[in-house]
Amino acid sequence: MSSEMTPLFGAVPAGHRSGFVAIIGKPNVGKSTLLNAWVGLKIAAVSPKPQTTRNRLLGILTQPDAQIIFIDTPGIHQPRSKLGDFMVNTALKALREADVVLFLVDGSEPPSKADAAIAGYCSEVQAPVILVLNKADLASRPDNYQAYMALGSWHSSAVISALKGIGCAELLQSVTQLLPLGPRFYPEEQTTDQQERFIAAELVREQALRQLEQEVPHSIAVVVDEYKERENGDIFISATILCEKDSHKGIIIGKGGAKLKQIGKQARFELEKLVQARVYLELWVKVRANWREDEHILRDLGYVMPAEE
Ligand SMILES: Nc1nc2c(ncn2[C@@H]2O[C@H](COP(=O)(O)OP(=O)(O)OP(=O)(O)O)[C@@H](O)[C@H]2O)c(=O)[nH]1
Ligand SMILES: [Mg+2]
Repeated sequence: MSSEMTPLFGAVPAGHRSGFVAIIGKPNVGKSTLLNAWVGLKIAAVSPKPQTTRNRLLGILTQPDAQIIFIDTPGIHQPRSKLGDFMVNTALKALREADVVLFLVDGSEPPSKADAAIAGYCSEVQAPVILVLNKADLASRPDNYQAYMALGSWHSSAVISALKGIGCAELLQSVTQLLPLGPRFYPEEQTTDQQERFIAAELVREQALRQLEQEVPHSIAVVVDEYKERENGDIFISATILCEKDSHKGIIIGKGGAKLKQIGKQARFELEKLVQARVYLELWVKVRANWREDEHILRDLGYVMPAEE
């Protein structure tokens, strides 16, 4: 990415650094939590369920002497659908394009086969790779650290808690020092490359992930059909939750609409914090059988690699 993109926003002091930092790892290790913590805003969906993130998303942190552009990526896993293929390819592409790679692992657990496989991908890139053991706030076995270190040869390592903010500032400093010298890529006030409507869809999906169980949450997608700012500053959003089966639709709506209402209420709460305005959120539920294998629907949802477009 750094080689393809020319920095645009010049006039910065000598010694200014700017570049892309990919956050890579298996699902559920805390990649999106870390990006949100560094940017200081909830722009990426976070949930206790694996495979929350599906797209690449940039979080942009502008400081007087550096612009650090974090790339949040889907967790690398063994894909079982076309959607899964897209997610893994998206993560691997970010890994290849970054100036610095953070290989994030859950330090409270020993390495799994998935961690070993990702360590293998990391060994193929030119960029410096920092091994980051997250979830340091949880109890862990002392030999986990050595076991992760042994998975590859790392530029350096860090132990952090993205949730509690432990070690994050120190890690940010070391990451910044590894970025190339150069002016900013984005205006200083910009915090992400995504539109508000994408984040709105993600925050609705986040609540669905948090509030639904078993296979239902992973079989949904969210489309924002309308996103309007009214004259008084209020935001009106109409969104559709797609699911794969009639039975899932019933579960998402819940008894007397209770579940859907709860998803909407929590999503609206998160959105209002982000946009700093009153939000009206209207939610619909539709069945689209087998959409995770349907190229047309995947394309409409933005789940296709740019090269395939
Ligand atoms: N205890 C603890 N939990 C954390 C920490 N960081 C993240 N979590 C939790 O781990 C879960 C997964 O966090 P995410 O940020 O969604 O993880 P992810 O790596 O982006 O997951 P995918 O998008 O599915 O690949 C959530 O429940 C977070 O609250 C941490 O430092 N400590
Ligand atoms: Mg994520």
